[in-house]
Amino acid sequence: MRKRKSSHNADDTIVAISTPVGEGGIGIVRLSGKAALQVADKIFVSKDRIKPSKFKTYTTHYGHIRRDEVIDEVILTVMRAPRSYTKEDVVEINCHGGIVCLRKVLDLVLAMGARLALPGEFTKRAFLNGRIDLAQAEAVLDVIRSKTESSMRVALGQLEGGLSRKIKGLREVLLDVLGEIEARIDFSEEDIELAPKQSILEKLEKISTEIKKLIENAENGIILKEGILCVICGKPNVGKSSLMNILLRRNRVIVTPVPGTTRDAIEEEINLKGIPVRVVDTAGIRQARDVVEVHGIRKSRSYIKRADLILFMLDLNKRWSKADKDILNAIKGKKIIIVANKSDLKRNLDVEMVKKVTKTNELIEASLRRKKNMEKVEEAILRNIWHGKVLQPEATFVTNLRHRKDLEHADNRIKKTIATLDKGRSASPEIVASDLREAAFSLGSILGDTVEPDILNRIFSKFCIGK
Ligand SMILES: Nc1nc2c(ncn2[C@@H]2O[C@H](COP(=O)(O)OP(=O)(O)O)[C@@H](O)[C@H]2O)c(=O)[nH]1
Ligand SMILES: [Mg+2]
Repeated sequence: MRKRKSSHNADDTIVAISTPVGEGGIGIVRLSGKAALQVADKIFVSKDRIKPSKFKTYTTHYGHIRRDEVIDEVILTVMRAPRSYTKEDVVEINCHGGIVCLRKVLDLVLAMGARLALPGEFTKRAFLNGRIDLAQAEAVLDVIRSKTESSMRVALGQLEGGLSRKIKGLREVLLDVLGEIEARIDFSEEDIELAPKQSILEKLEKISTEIKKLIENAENGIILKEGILCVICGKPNVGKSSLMNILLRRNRVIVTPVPGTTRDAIEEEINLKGIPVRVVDTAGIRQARDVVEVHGIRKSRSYIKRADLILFMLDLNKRWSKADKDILNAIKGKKIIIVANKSDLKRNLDVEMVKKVTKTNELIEASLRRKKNMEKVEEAILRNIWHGKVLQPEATFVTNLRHRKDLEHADNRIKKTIATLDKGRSASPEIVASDLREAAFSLGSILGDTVEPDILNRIFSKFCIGK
Protein backbone atom coordinates (compact mmCIF):
# COMPACT_ATOMS: atom_id res chain seq x y z
CA MET A 1 0.00 0.00 0.00
CA ARG A 2 1.30 3.42 -0.87
CA LYS A 3 2.14 6.04 1.71
CA ARG A 4 -0.55 8.65 2.21
CA LYS A 5 0.06 12.32 2.58
CA SER A 6 0.24 13.43 6.18
CA SER A 7 -1.33 16.59 7.44
CA HIS A 8 1.17 17.40 10.17
CA ASN A 9 4.48 16.74 11.93
CA ALA A 10 4.86 13.15 10.85
CA ASP A 11 8.59 13.42 11.55
CA ASP A 12 8.13 13.80 15.29
CA THR A 13 8.75 10.88 17.56
CA ILE A 14 5.61 10.47 19.62
CA VAL A 15 5.08 8.94 23.03
CA ALA A 16 2.15 8.10 25.28
CA ILE A 17 1.08 5.93 28.15
CA SER A 18 -0.85 3.26 26.26
CA THR A 19 -2.53 1.53 29.18
CA PRO A 20 -5.45 2.96 31.19
CA VAL A 21 -4.69 5.37 33.99
CA GLY A 22 -4.91 3.83 37.44
CA GLU A 23 -3.32 1.04 39.39
CA GLY A 24 -2.37 -2.00 37.33
CA GLY A 25 0.07 -4.88 37.21
CA ILE A 26 1.91 -3.30 34.32
CA GLY A 27 1.65 -0.08 32.40
CA ILE A 28 3.06 0.54 28.94
CA VAL A 29 4.83 3.61 27.62
CA ARG A 30 4.93 3.45 23.83
CA LEU A 31 7.16 5.43 21.48
CA SER A 32 6.99 5.63 17.72
CA GLY A 33 9.07 7.52 15.18
CA LYS A 34 12.50 8.07 13.71
CA ALA A 35 14.15 8.83 17.06
CA ALA A 36 12.40 6.15 19.12
CA LEU A 37 15.53 4.00 19.38
CA GLN A 38 17.89 6.90 20.13
CA VAL A 39 15.58 8.10 22.91
CA ALA A 40 15.49 4.56 24.30
CA ASP A 41 19.31 4.42 24.15
CA LYS A 42 19.51 7.47 26.42
CA ILE A 43 17.26 6.16 29.18
CA PHE A 44 17.41 2.36 29.15
CA VAL A 45 20.20 0.40 30.79
CA SER A 46 20.07 -3.32 30.12
CA LYS A 47 21.81 -5.89 32.24
CA ASP A 48 24.43 -6.58 29.56
CA ARG A 49 24.76 -2.86 28.72
CA ILE A 50 23.66 -3.37 25.10
CA LYS A 51 21.79 -0.36 23.70
CA PRO A 52 18.23 -0.69 22.34
CA SER A 53 19.39 0.56 18.92
CA LYS A 54 21.42 -2.66 18.72
CA PHE A 55 18.50 -4.91 19.67
CA LYS A 56 16.99 -7.19 17.06
CA THR A 57 13.42 -6.42 16.09
CA TYR A 58 10.72 -8.13 18.12
CA THR A 59 13.01 -8.90 21.02
CA THR A 60 12.35 -8.14 24.64
CA HIS A 61 14.94 -7.02 27.19
CA TYR A 62 15.12 -6.64 30.93
CA GLY A 63 16.67 -3.54 32.43
CA HIS A 64 16.17 -0.20 34.14
CA ILE A 65 14.97 3.20 33.07
CA ARG A 66 17.43 5.64 34.54
CA ARG A 67 18.80 9.09 34.12
CA ASP A 68 20.60 10.24 37.23
CA GLU A 69 18.80 7.68 39.32
CA VAL A 70 16.81 4.52 38.66
CA ILE A 71 13.22 5.34 37.82
CA ASP A 72 11.74 1.91 37.17
CA GLU A 73 12.58 -1.70 36.53
CA VAL A 74 11.19 -2.54 33.10
CA ILE A 75 10.91 -4.85 30.12
CA LEU A 76 11.62 -3.12 26.84
CA THR A 77 10.54 -4.34 23.40
CA VAL A 78 11.82 -3.06 20.07
CA MET A 79 9.80 -3.33 16.86
CA ARG A 80 11.62 -1.89 13.90
CA ALA A 81 10.16 -0.17 10.87
CA PRO A 82 8.42 -1.14 8.72
CA ARG A 83 7.06 -4.18 10.55
CA SER A 84 5.40 -2.46 13.48
CA TYR A 85 2.02 -1.01 14.40
CA THR A 86 2.82 2.36 12.85
CA LYS A 87 5.35 1.12 10.26
CA GLU A 88 7.88 3.27 12.15
CA ASP A 89 10.41 2.25 14.79
CA VAL A 90 8.38 1.43 17.88
CA VAL A 91 9.61 0.93 21.44
CA GLU A 92 7.34 -0.35 24.15
CA ILE A 93 8.38 -0.07 27.77
CA ASN A 94 6.54 -2.30 30.22
CA CYS A 95 6.75 -0.46 33.51
CA HIS A 96 5.24 -1.13 36.89
CA GLY A 97 1.61 -0.14 36.61
CA GLY A 98 1.42 2.79 39.01
CA ILE A 99 0.61 6.21 37.64
CA VAL A 100 3.61 7.86 39.34
CA CYS A 101 6.24 5.67 37.73
CA LEU A 102 4.50 5.74 34.37
CA ARG A 103 4.41 9.53 34.50
CA LYS A 104 8.06 9.69 35.45
CA VAL A 105 9.08 7.47 32.53
CA LEU A 106 6.85 9.50 30.22
CA ASP A 107 8.32 12.80 31.43
CA LEU A 108 11.82 11.50 30.88
CA VAL A 109 11.02 10.41 27.33
CA LEU A 110 9.51 13.85 26.68
CA ALA A 111 12.63 15.50 28.05
CA MET A 112 14.69 13.44 25.56
CA GLY A 113 12.87 15.10 22.68
CA ALA A 114 9.78 13.04 21.98
CA ARG A 115 6.37 14.70 21.73
CA LEU A 116 3.19 13.65 23.51
CA ALA A 117 0.99 11.74 21.06
CA LEU A 118 -2.40 13.11 20.08
CA PRO A 119 -5.47 10.90 20.56
CA GLY A 120 -5.31 8.04 18.07
CA GLU A 121 -2.02 9.25 16.60
CA PHE A 122 -0.37 5.81 16.58
CA THR A 123 -3.28 4.39 14.60
CA LYS A 124 -3.38 7.49 12.41
CA ARG A 125 0.27 6.88 11.52
CA ALA A 126 -0.54 3.25 10.73
CA PHE A 127 -3.12 4.65 8.29
CA LEU A 128 -0.96 7.45 6.86
CA ASN A 129 1.95 5.07 6.38
CA GLY A 130 -0.35 2.73 4.49
CA ARG A 131 -0.39 -0.27 6.80
CA ILE A 132 -4.16 -0.14 7.16
CA ASP A 133 -6.91 1.76 5.37
CA LEU A 134 -9.32 4.13 7.06
CA ALA A 135 -12.11 1.59 7.55
CA GLN A 136 -9.58 -0.65 9.30
CA ALA A 137 -8.33 2.22 11.45
CA GLU A 138 -11.89 2.93 12.53
CA ALA A 139 -12.29 -0.75 13.35
CA VAL A 140 -9.44 -0.48 15.88
CA LEU A 141 -11.64 1.79 17.95
CA ASP A 142 -14.61 -0.52 17.48
CA VAL A 143 -12.61 -3.49 18.72
CA ILE A 144 -11.56 -1.57 21.82
CA ARG A 145 -15.11 -0.44 22.48
CA SER A 146 -16.97 -3.67 21.63
CA LYS A 147 -19.56 -4.47 24.20
CA THR A 148 -20.38 -8.04 23.24
CA GLU A 149 -18.64 -10.92 21.55
CA SER A 150 -20.75 -10.52 18.41
CA SER A 151 -19.90 -6.85 18.03
CA MET A 152 -16.26 -7.68 18.66
CA ARG A 153 -16.33 -10.32 15.93
CA VAL A 154 -17.75 -7.84 13.44
CA ALA A 155 -15.17 -5.22 14.39
CA LEU A 156 -12.34 -7.73 14.02
CA GLY A 157 -13.67 -8.71 10.60
CA GLN A 158 -13.50 -5.07 9.57
CA LEU A 159 -10.03 -4.67 11.08
CA GLU A 160 -8.82 -7.65 9.09
CA GLY A 161 -10.04 -5.95 5.94
CA GLY A 162 -13.31 -7.80 5.21
CA LEU A 163 -15.29 -4.67 4.47
CA SER A 164 -12.36 -2.96 2.75
CA ARG A 165 -11.92 -5.82 0.28
CA LYS A 166 -15.57 -5.68 -0.63
CA ILE A 167 -15.54 -1.90 -1.16
CA LYS A 168 -12.29 -2.08 -3.10
CA GLY A 169 -13.73 -4.75 -5.41
CA LEU A 170 -16.82 -2.67 -6.13
CA ARG A 171 -14.74 0.41 -6.73
CA GLU A 172 -12.49 -1.39 -9.20
CA VAL A 173 -15.43 -2.52 -11.32
CA LEU A 174 -16.78 1.00 -11.17
CA LEU A 175 -13.46 2.45 -12.33
CA ASP A 176 -13.39 -0.05 -15.21
CA VAL A 177 -16.80 1.11 -16.36
CA LEU A 178 -15.70 4.71 -15.96
CA GLY A 179 -12.65 3.97 -18.10
CA GLU A 180 -14.80 2.55 -20.88
CA ILE A 181 -17.04 5.59 -20.85
CA GLU A 182 -14.20 8.08 -20.70
CA ALA A 183 -12.61 6.41 -23.72
CA ARG A 184 -15.75 7.19 -25.69
CA ILE A 185 -15.65 10.84 -24.66
CA ASP A 186 -12.30 11.25 -26.38
CA PHE A 187 -13.30 9.46 -29.54
CA SER A 188 -16.73 10.56 -30.52
CA GLU A 189 -19.18 13.34 -30.61
CA GLU A 190 -21.86 10.68 -30.55
CA ASP A 191 -23.76 9.68 -27.42
CA ILE A 192 -23.14 6.74 -25.17
CA GLU A 193 -25.04 4.41 -27.50
CA LEU A 194 -21.71 3.74 -29.16
CA ALA A 195 -20.41 2.14 -25.99
CA PRO A 196 -21.35 -1.44 -25.19
CA LYS A 197 -24.29 -0.11 -23.22
CA GLN A 198 -25.77 -3.43 -22.19
CA SER A 199 -22.59 -4.65 -20.55
CA ILE A 200 -22.12 -1.32 -18.77
CA LEU A 201 -25.67 -1.40 -17.48
CA GLU A 202 -25.25 -4.93 -16.21
CA LYS A 203 -22.09 -4.06 -14.33
CA LEU A 204 -23.66 -1.01 -12.76
CA GLU A 205 -26.77 -2.94 -11.71
CA LYS A 206 -24.55 -5.51 -10.07
CA ILE A 207 -22.60 -2.90 -8.12
CA SER A 208 -25.80 -1.22 -7.08
CA THR A 209 -27.24 -4.51 -5.79
CA GLU A 210 -24.11 -5.17 -3.76
CA ILE A 211 -24.12 -1.67 -2.29
CA LYS A 212 -27.80 -1.99 -1.46
CA LYS A 213 -27.09 -5.20 0.44
CA LEU A 214 -24.42 -3.43 2.46
CA ILE A 215 -26.73 -0.51 3.23
CA GLU A 216 -29.54 -2.83 4.29
CA ASN A 217 -27.21 -4.68 6.57
CA ALA A 218 -25.85 -1.42 7.98
CA GLU A 219 -28.85 -0.94 10.22
CA ASN A 220 -28.10 -4.30 11.82
CA GLY A 221 -24.40 -3.58 11.96
CA ILE A 222 -24.92 -0.29 13.71
CA ILE A 223 -27.28 -1.94 16.19
CA LEU A 224 -24.71 -4.65 16.80
CA LYS A 225 -22.10 -2.03 17.55
CA GLU A 226 -24.05 0.65 19.38
CA GLY A 227 -26.80 -1.50 20.84
CA ILE A 228 -30.34 -0.25 21.34
CA LEU A 229 -32.14 1.73 24.00
CA CYS A 230 -35.08 -0.13 25.45
CA VAL A 231 -37.25 1.81 27.90
CA ILE A 232 -39.71 0.23 30.33
CA CYS A 233 -42.81 2.40 30.80
CA GLY A 234 -46.04 2.01 32.65
CA LYS A 235 -48.09 3.42 35.46
CA PRO A 236 -46.83 2.95 39.03
CA ASN A 237 -46.84 -0.55 40.48
CA VAL A 238 -47.33 -2.54 37.25
CA GLY A 239 -43.98 -4.33 37.73
CA LYS A 240 -41.49 -2.22 35.75
CA SER A 241 -38.70 -2.60 38.29
CA SER A 242 -39.43 -6.30 38.64
CA LEU A 243 -38.98 -6.66 34.87
CA MET A 244 -35.76 -4.66 34.97
CA ASN A 245 -34.36 -6.97 37.65
CA ILE A 246 -35.35 -10.07 35.73
CA LEU A 247 -33.75 -8.80 32.52
CA LEU A 248 -30.57 -7.96 34.46
CA ARG A 249 -30.73 -11.26 36.34
CA ARG A 250 -30.01 -9.50 39.62
CA ASN A 251 -31.81 -7.33 42.12
CA ARG A 252 -30.65 -3.98 40.89
CA VAL A 253 -33.80 -1.92 41.54
CA ILE A 254 -35.95 -1.74 44.66
CA VAL A 255 -39.33 -3.44 44.25
CA THR A 256 -42.10 -2.72 46.77
CA PRO A 257 -45.89 -2.67 46.75
CA VAL A 258 -45.74 1.11 47.26
CA PRO A 259 -46.63 3.00 44.06
CA GLY A 260 -43.96 5.55 43.22
CA THR A 261 -41.06 3.50 44.62
CA THR A 262 -38.85 4.17 41.61
CA ARG A 263 -38.30 7.89 41.47
CA ASP A 264 -35.32 8.12 39.15
CA ALA A 265 -34.64 6.52 35.78
CA ILE A 266 -32.14 3.69 36.09
CA GLU A 267 -30.09 2.59 33.11
CA GLU A 268 -28.15 -0.66 32.81
CA GLU A 269 -26.74 -2.63 29.93
CA ILE A 270 -27.54 -6.25 29.18
CA ASN A 271 -26.19 -8.61 26.56
CA LEU A 272 -29.17 -10.11 24.77
CA LYS A 273 -27.82 -12.93 22.59
CA GLY A 274 -24.89 -10.75 21.57
CA ILE A 275 -26.78 -7.47 21.23
CA PRO A 276 -25.92 -4.74 23.71
CA VAL A 277 -29.26 -3.54 25.03
CA ARG A 278 -29.44 -0.57 27.35
CA VAL A 279 -32.49 -1.13 29.53
CA VAL A 280 -34.02 1.77 31.41
CA ASP A 281 -36.41 1.42 34.32
CA THR A 282 -38.37 4.63 34.63
CA ALA A 283 -40.39 6.33 37.30
CA GLY A 284 -44.05 5.57 36.63
CA ILE A 285 -45.67 8.39 34.73
CA ARG A 286 -48.50 9.90 36.75
CA GLN A 287 -49.45 13.18 38.40
CA ALA A 288 -46.32 13.81 40.46
CA ARG A 289 -46.73 13.87 44.24
CA ASP A 290 -43.57 15.91 44.95
CA VAL A 291 -40.63 17.66 43.36
CA VAL A 292 -38.45 14.53 43.23
CA GLU A 293 -41.12 12.74 41.28
CA VAL A 294 -41.46 15.72 38.93
CA HIS A 295 -37.81 15.32 37.94
CA GLY A 296 -38.12 11.55 37.72
CA ILE A 297 -41.10 11.79 35.39
CA ARG A 298 -39.39 14.43 33.27
CA LYS A 299 -36.47 12.05 32.88
CA SER A 300 -38.82 9.22 31.91
CA ARG A 301 -40.19 11.38 29.11
CA SER A 302 -36.75 12.26 27.85
CA TYR A 303 -35.78 8.57 27.74
CA ILE A 304 -38.97 7.77 25.86
CA LYS A 305 -38.05 10.32 23.24
CA ARG A 306 -34.70 8.63 22.62
CA ALA A 307 -35.91 5.03 22.92
CA ASP A 308 -35.54 2.55 20.07
CA LEU A 309 -38.04 0.25 21.69
CA ILE A 310 -40.60 0.66 24.49
CA LEU A 311 -41.75 -2.07 26.82
CA PHE A 312 -45.19 -0.79 27.77
CA MET A 313 -46.29 -2.52 30.94
CA LEU A 314 -49.88 -3.06 32.02
CA ASP A 315 -51.44 -4.75 35.00
CA LEU A 316 -53.84 -7.56 33.99
CA ASN A 317 -55.48 -7.18 37.38
CA LYS A 318 -56.44 -3.57 36.70
CA ARG A 319 -58.76 -2.03 34.16
CA TRP A 320 -57.43 0.18 31.36
CA SER A 321 -57.30 3.64 32.91
CA LYS A 322 -56.57 7.23 32.15
CA ALA A 323 -53.02 6.72 33.44
CA ASP A 324 -52.45 4.01 30.80
CA LYS A 325 -53.92 6.26 28.15
CA ASP A 326 -51.60 9.11 29.11
CA ILE A 327 -48.60 6.83 28.77
CA LEU A 328 -49.83 5.54 25.43
CA ASN A 329 -49.94 9.18 24.33
CA ALA A 330 -46.42 9.77 25.58
CA ILE A 331 -45.05 6.81 23.59
CA LYS A 332 -46.97 7.50 20.39
CA GLY A 333 -44.97 6.79 17.26
CA LYS A 334 -42.51 4.49 19.06
CA LYS A 335 -42.02 0.80 18.46
CA ILE A 336 -43.75 -0.90 21.39
CA ILE A 337 -44.09 -4.28 22.99
CA ILE A 338 -46.85 -4.62 25.57
CA VAL A 339 -46.12 -6.68 28.64
CA ALA A 340 -49.37 -7.41 30.45
CA ASN A 341 -48.15 -8.45 33.89
CA LYS A 342 -49.60 -10.21 36.93
CA SER A 343 -51.31 -13.01 35.02
CA ASP A 344 -51.35 -14.88 38.35
CA LEU A 345 -54.03 -12.51 39.64
CA LYS A 346 -57.67 -12.10 38.70
CA ARG A 347 -58.07 -10.60 35.24
CA ASN A 348 -59.74 -7.25 34.91
CA LEU A 349 -57.98 -5.94 31.83
CA ASP A 350 -59.67 -6.29 28.44
CA VAL A 351 -56.69 -7.45 26.39
CA GLU A 352 -58.48 -7.33 23.04
CA MET A 353 -59.47 -3.73 23.66
CA VAL A 354 -55.84 -2.91 24.56
CA LYS A 355 -54.59 -4.40 21.29
CA LYS A 356 -57.10 -2.26 19.45
CA VAL A 357 -56.32 1.07 21.11
CA THR A 358 -52.56 0.51 21.02
CA LYS A 359 -52.73 -0.82 17.45
CA THR A 360 -50.30 -3.58 18.27
CA ASN A 361 -50.48 -7.34 18.34
CA GLU A 362 -47.22 -7.58 20.20
CA LEU A 363 -48.76 -8.31 23.60
CA ILE A 364 -47.27 -10.77 26.04
CA GLU A 365 -49.16 -11.91 29.09
CA ALA A 366 -46.71 -12.62 31.87
CA SER A 367 -46.33 -13.09 35.55
CA LEU A 368 -43.09 -11.70 36.78
CA ARG A 369 -43.80 -13.05 40.24
CA ARG A 370 -44.09 -16.59 38.88
CA LYS A 371 -41.42 -15.95 36.20
CA LYS A 372 -43.97 -16.93 33.60
CA ASN A 373 -43.39 -16.03 29.91
CA MET A 374 -40.25 -14.07 30.69
CA GLU A 375 -38.36 -15.64 27.78
CA LYS A 376 -41.17 -14.42 25.51
CA VAL A 377 -40.35 -10.85 26.45
CA GLU A 378 -36.70 -11.35 25.51
CA GLU A 379 -37.67 -13.08 22.27
CA ALA A 380 -39.98 -10.19 21.39
CA ILE A 381 -37.22 -7.67 22.01
CA LEU A 382 -34.86 -9.55 19.69
CA ARG A 383 -37.54 -10.02 17.05
CA ASN A 384 -38.17 -6.29 17.06
CA ILE A 385 -34.49 -5.44 16.83
CA TRP A 386 -33.91 -7.60 13.77
CA HIS A 387 -37.34 -7.11 12.18
CA GLY A 388 -37.79 -10.86 12.21
CA LYS A 389 -34.65 -11.49 10.17
CA VAL A 390 -32.03 -13.97 11.24
CA LEU A 391 -28.69 -12.40 11.93
CA GLN A 392 -25.68 -13.91 10.20
CA PRO A 393 -22.63 -12.98 12.22
CA GLU A 394 -20.32 -14.00 9.37
CA ALA A 395 -21.79 -11.45 6.97
CA THR A 396 -19.92 -8.26 6.18
CA PHE A 397 -21.43 -5.50 8.24
CA VAL A 398 -21.26 -1.78 7.82
CA THR A 399 -21.26 -0.51 11.39
CA ASN A 400 -20.36 3.06 10.80
CA LEU A 401 -22.63 5.97 9.87
CA ARG A 402 -19.90 7.58 7.79
CA HIS A 403 -19.59 4.46 5.67
CA ARG A 404 -23.33 4.19 5.25
CA LYS A 405 -23.57 7.80 4.08
CA ASP A 406 -20.81 7.28 1.52
CA LEU A 407 -22.46 4.08 0.27
CA GLU A 408 -25.80 5.84 -0.08
CA HIS A 409 -24.19 8.66 -2.01
CA ALA A 410 -22.38 6.25 -4.32
CA ASP A 411 -25.54 4.27 -4.94
CA ASN A 412 -27.45 7.46 -5.72
CA ARG A 413 -24.99 8.40 -8.43
CA ILE A 414 -24.95 4.90 -9.87
CA LYS A 415 -28.74 4.73 -9.96
CA LYS A 416 -28.83 8.10 -11.69
CA THR A 417 -26.38 6.79 -14.28
CA ILE A 418 -28.46 3.68 -14.86
CA ALA A 419 -31.55 5.83 -15.40
CA THR A 420 -29.68 8.10 -17.81
CA LEU A 421 -28.34 5.18 -19.81
CA ASP A 422 -31.78 3.59 -19.88
CA LYS A 423 -33.12 6.70 -21.54
CA GLY A 424 -31.03 5.73 -24.53
CA ARG A 425 -29.58 8.04 -27.07
CA SER A 426 -29.87 11.22 -25.04
CA ALA A 427 -27.22 10.11 -22.52
CA SER A 428 -24.26 12.45 -22.41
CA PRO A 429 -21.03 10.58 -21.70
CA GLU A 430 -19.63 13.59 -19.85
CA ILE A 431 -22.47 13.62 -17.35
CA VAL A 432 -22.39 9.86 -16.95
CA ALA A 433 -18.66 9.95 -16.36
CA SER A 434 -18.92 12.73 -13.79
CA ASP A 435 -21.60 10.85 -11.83
CA LEU A 436 -19.56 7.67 -11.81
CA ARG A 437 -16.46 9.57 -10.79
CA GLU A 438 -18.40 10.92 -7.81
CA ALA A 439 -19.57 7.42 -6.91
CA ALA A 440 -16.01 6.12 -7.04
CA PHE A 441 -14.89 9.04 -4.88
CA SER A 442 -17.46 8.14 -2.21
CA LEU A 443 -16.34 4.51 -2.13
CA GLY A 444 -12.74 5.68 -1.93
CA SER A 445 -13.53 7.87 1.03
CA ILE A 446 -14.62 4.81 3.04
CA LEU A 447 -11.11 3.44 2.56
CA GLY A 448 -9.55 6.82 3.18
CA ASP A 449 -8.08 7.17 -0.31
CA THR A 450 -10.03 10.32 -1.02
CA VAL A 451 -10.89 11.61 2.40
CA GLU A 452 -10.84 15.24 3.58
CA PRO A 453 -8.31 16.12 6.32
CA ASP A 454 -10.97 17.42 8.73
CA ILE A 455 -12.86 14.14 8.48
CA LEU A 456 -9.62 12.38 9.33
CA ASN A 457 -9.08 14.59 12.36
CA ARG A 458 -12.63 14.00 13.52
CA ILE A 459 -12.21 10.25 13.27
CA PHE A 460 -8.96 10.06 15.19
CA SER A 461 -9.95 12.55 17.87
CA LYS A 462 -12.43 9.91 19.12
CA PHE A 463 -9.56 7.62 20.02
CA CYS A 464 -7.83 7.61 23.36
CA ILE A 465 -4.31 8.90 23.76
CA GLY A 466 -1.88 6.03 23.40
CA LYS A 467 -3.80 4.10 20.72
N1 LIG B 1 -49.12 -10.73 41.90
C1 LIG B 1 -48.08 -10.22 41.24
N2 LIG B 1 -47.42 -9.18 41.76
C2 LIG B 1 -46.36 -8.68 41.07
C3 LIG B 1 -45.95 -9.23 39.84
N3 LIG B 1 -44.91 -8.53 39.39
C4 LIG B 1 -44.64 -7.57 40.33
N4 LIG B 1 -45.52 -7.66 41.34
C5 LIG B 1 -45.59 -6.83 42.55
O1 LIG B 1 -46.06 -5.54 42.20
C6 LIG B 1 -45.46 -4.57 43.06
C7 LIG B 1 -44.84 -3.46 42.24
O2 LIG B 1 -43.71 -3.98 41.53
P1 LIG B 1 -42.59 -3.04 40.95
O3 LIG B 1 -41.72 -3.88 40.12
O4 LIG B 1 -41.98 -2.25 42.04
O5 LIG B 1 -43.49 -2.09 40.05
P2 LIG B 1 -43.11 -0.65 39.41
O6 LIG B 1 -43.68 0.36 40.32
O7 LIG B 1 -43.81 -0.64 38.10
O8 LIG B 1 -41.64 -0.57 39.29
C8 LIG B 1 -44.46 -5.31 43.92
O9 LIG B 1 -45.05 -5.59 45.17
C9 LIG B 1 -44.22 -6.61 43.16
O10 LIG B 1 -43.87 -7.67 44.00
C10 LIG B 1 -46.70 -10.35 39.32
O11 LIG B 1 -46.41 -10.91 38.26
N5 LIG B 1 -47.72 -10.79 40.06
MG1 LIG C 1 -40.37 0.78 39.99
